[in-house]
Amino acid sequence: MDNDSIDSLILKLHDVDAVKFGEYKLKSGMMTPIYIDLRVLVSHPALMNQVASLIYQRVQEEELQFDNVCGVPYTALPLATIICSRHELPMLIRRKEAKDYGTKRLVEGSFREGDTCLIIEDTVTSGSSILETAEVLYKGGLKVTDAIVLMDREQGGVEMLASQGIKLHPIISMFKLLNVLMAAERIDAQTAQNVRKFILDNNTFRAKKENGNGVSAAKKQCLEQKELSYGDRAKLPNVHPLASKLLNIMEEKQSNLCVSADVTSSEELLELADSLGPKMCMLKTHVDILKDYTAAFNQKLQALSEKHNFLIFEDRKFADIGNTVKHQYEGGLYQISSWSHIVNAHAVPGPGVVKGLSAVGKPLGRGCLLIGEMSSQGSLATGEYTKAVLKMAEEHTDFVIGFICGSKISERPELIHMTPGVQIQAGGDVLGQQYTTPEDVLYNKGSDVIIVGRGILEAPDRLKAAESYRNSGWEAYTKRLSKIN
Ligand code: S5P
Repeated sequence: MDNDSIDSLILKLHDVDAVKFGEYKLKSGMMTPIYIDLRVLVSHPALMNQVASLIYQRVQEEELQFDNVCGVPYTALPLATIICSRHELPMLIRRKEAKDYGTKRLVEGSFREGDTCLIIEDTVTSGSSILETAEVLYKGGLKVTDAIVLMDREQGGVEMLASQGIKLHPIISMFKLLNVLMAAERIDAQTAQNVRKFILDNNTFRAKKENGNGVSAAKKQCLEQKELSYGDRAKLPNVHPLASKLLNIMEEKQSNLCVSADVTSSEELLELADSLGPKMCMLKTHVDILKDYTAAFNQKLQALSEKHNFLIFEDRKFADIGNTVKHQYEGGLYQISSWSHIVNAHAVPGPGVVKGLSAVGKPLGRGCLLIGEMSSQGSLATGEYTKAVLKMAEEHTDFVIGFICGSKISERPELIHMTPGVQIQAGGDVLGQQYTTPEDVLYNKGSDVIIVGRGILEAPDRLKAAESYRNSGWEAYTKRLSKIN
């Protein structure tokens, strides 16, 4: 589905007041800073047609198989009608109340027992309206495997329905909506931030699970708007598997240290990886500065990453069109995708760079960091640019697992922030590198991982230096957790 048509739809929905900001009460009684009211759509036929087309496009993209279509009453009913009429699909109508005369049917229309019915809905918060409709359809002998929703408030509906065997396919997500409205200057950053916080703090699925099963300490923290530990973040429902792996390593090894192994000999690099392996969660390479690279080298590196349980991050900083980066990532001398768990990219070329890398890396379970800010003096990656990077990352969380940045730029706990330019002593080098301390990065700036190169490489005892960075990094992080919690 193309991004431009979604962006333009979001702006039109805002134009007709289908998206409102303020203080509103939801059906559940909960107060919300954003209200989505798609009932107004019926007064805007062109918009109605556009929405119906996008829903149908999604049906095709997902190659959904079904025998009938049912819109959740009432708002999605006319949408289902347009789609079914246009594409000649058999429709069913779910009655809200059974008639007290005649057939007493709850589902109107003809179907056979065992038919599969696709559900269409306008907005999802918890998913309960879709489930209610599905239950009526089940009683009639129908199956429900998929549902399409125009607007997902990202408050647990996808997870709740998945737990009931229904796959929900959202067209617009809340985070996407906020990003588009902010980029178009319809709302300011503060409003977007308030809504994001509200959404993250009010996940109905998490809340329900906890009430039912007894509240785990981690989930309780989340509900109470407290910061999560690395280990708790690793368990979040939306976390990328590779991010989850890294967060678990960090928790297990009590290390948020990434060693930047900027050396020019393979042997020295392998020696570093073996000796510092137990201290770090990740090893960062610049494979193109090695004077003696061989395929055997990276096999040895992979073996060390398994031996010491750290991830490999090739700091390649891809920055070309999608088609080129695809080749650069997969092929050439280094075949980076075959051995590096994580790579990074500049957002300058636009989303194509992520799509190109993702085409290669996603099937391999790899992840990517977008460069939101740089540590070097005079860096142009600031302000609006950084915001655009954030938006790009939040729209590609199936492959992007976090950022290279100076401080925390995203409120989403499943994304990981990694900061280079770290030494025990703040300062810099003659070529514009600027250093700040582990305490500043982790405690004040809210980043998650410190990337340290020369602070360790130039120390008289590298192992001792790595241990000291690991210690100060972990101390600053635990201090931050206890400050917030
Ligand atoms: O903004 C950045 C981004 C990166 S990835 N600033 C950086 O310094 N880096 C990398 O981090 C840089 O390429 C180098 O490999 C490492 C910092 O090394 P140090 O020796 O200055 O700690």
